[in-house]
Amino acid sequence: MYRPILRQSAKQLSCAARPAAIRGYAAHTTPQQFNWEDPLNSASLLTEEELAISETAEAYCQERMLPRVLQAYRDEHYDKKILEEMGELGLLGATIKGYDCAGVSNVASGLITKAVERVDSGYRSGMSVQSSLVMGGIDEFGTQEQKDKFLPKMAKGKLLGAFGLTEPNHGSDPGSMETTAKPHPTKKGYLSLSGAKTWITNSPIADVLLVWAKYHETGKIRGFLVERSECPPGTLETPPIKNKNGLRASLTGMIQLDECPVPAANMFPDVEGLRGPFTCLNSARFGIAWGTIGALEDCIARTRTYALERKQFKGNPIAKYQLVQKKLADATTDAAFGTLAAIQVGRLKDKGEAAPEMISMIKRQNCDRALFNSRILQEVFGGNAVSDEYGIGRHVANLFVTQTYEGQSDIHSLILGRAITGLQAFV
Ligand code: TGC
Ligand code: FAD
Repeated sequence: MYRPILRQSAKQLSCAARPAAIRGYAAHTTPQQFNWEDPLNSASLLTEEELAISETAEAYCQERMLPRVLQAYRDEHYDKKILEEMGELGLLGATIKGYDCAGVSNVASGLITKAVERVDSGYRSGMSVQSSLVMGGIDEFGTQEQKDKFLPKMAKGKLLGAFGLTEPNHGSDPGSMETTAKPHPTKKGYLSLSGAKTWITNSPIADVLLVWAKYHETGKIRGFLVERSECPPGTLETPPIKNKNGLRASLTGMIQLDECPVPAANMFPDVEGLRGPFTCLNSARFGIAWGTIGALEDCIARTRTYALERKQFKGNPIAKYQLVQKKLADATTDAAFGTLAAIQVGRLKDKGEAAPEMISMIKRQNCDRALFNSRILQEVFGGNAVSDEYGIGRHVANLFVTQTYEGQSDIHSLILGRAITGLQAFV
């Protein structure tokens, strides 16, 4: 249902607002010609539908998101209308089939993510939680009733989600979580959830919170859909975490549960243990691998423009100096390699052939290279790097967070090391 809308809206939005990367695809008349915006011609690996979806997403993000991000970042404000707008375009839960979702390929979904993060990682964060972590979890593990109840409204951005795994004392090691689900002492057919989650994207505004807790009967981790509107006063609090020095255009908070009654029907029926949250994370980590390359590409484009305009020593543009050119060459190479790797893993994911370690590899690599290169490119702006008007400092601060959440980079190194050697690192 949404496929035509995705294409149609691409045409409706003006070409002038399309980012240079997309214009570059159309300008490809001679394949041999080098295009700094797509150096390895990754566009040639995409289907027509994926290109159309990418155009729709890029046009929306550049026209509607970009103009509000600077003020939102300064004010530490997240405009939740963004998710409704994305819902209207069919960009939420885009890989899910049915339930008013677009049912597109993983590569198409990656391209959407890249377009959003080209503007800001915080906006991508809000979308990732909605699409991959909560809608993805319900689609994969929910009952038919849960899917029918939540997915269509979430696809429209009318119902907002949050994903509660991390706890104050257990971040990299969620298997040791302390949040529990026990039979409710007075309400028949209900469980009582108690515990605290922290650093939770969207939690202060979420309508439905997917909380992972240890189930009394087995001591194993299970997933629970906590509906804010159904929680009696004092049983659910979601205070925001303010004064962040990164990801300021995204809302982050805690989830505090104090004997919160949750219907047993809101528990995921079958999945037990960390396989539940990590399956959701596989999709979200895959999205971050794409998104961070979008942020890096924006840093490259901004730096190139600045270096061509800024003149030092006998009126030369600083882009003429080889040290500046090397910074751009390094960053552009990493962005191009990162895109190709993400496409390959996306194609394997579509066929059900992507191992979680492949996703760890591209999440770690693309986050690390985006952070490293953006920090280096920031130097090209000299003193102006310190002004938020130039945008690059915002990406650098955001990219530190992307390297930290959904498994900090060193944790993904250990996941890879374990897979390479066969030796358990987390004991
Ligand atoms: P381990 O023994 O490795 O595994 C336990 C069980 O889980 C299964 N599993 C997976 N299943 C599917 N996909 C994966 N990627 C999986 N990884 C593990 C595994 O097969 C096993 O299943 P079973 O059936 O045998 O029980 O568990 P461990 O405790 O040794 O895990 C260690 C480690 C490091 C791998 C893990 O804890 C880890 O990845 N830590 C990082 C934590 C993390 O990523 N947190 C993310 C929080 S959510 C978030 O950050 C959202 S930010 C959103 C935004 O704003 O964008
Ligand atoms: P720790 O686990 O304390 O790690 C600290 C350092 O120690 C890291 O460098 C880590 O690599 C290192 N370390 C830990 N163990 C080992 C080891 N065995 N070997 C070597 N090094 C090790 N979580 C959610 O559940 N939902 C969300 O929506 C969400 N959104 C977030 C939004 C933001 C803005 C941020 C900052 C975080 C968010 N998180 C969320 C939490 C995030 O996933 C965690 O911060 C992350 O998993 C790291 O956990 P931690 O902060 O407890 O760090």
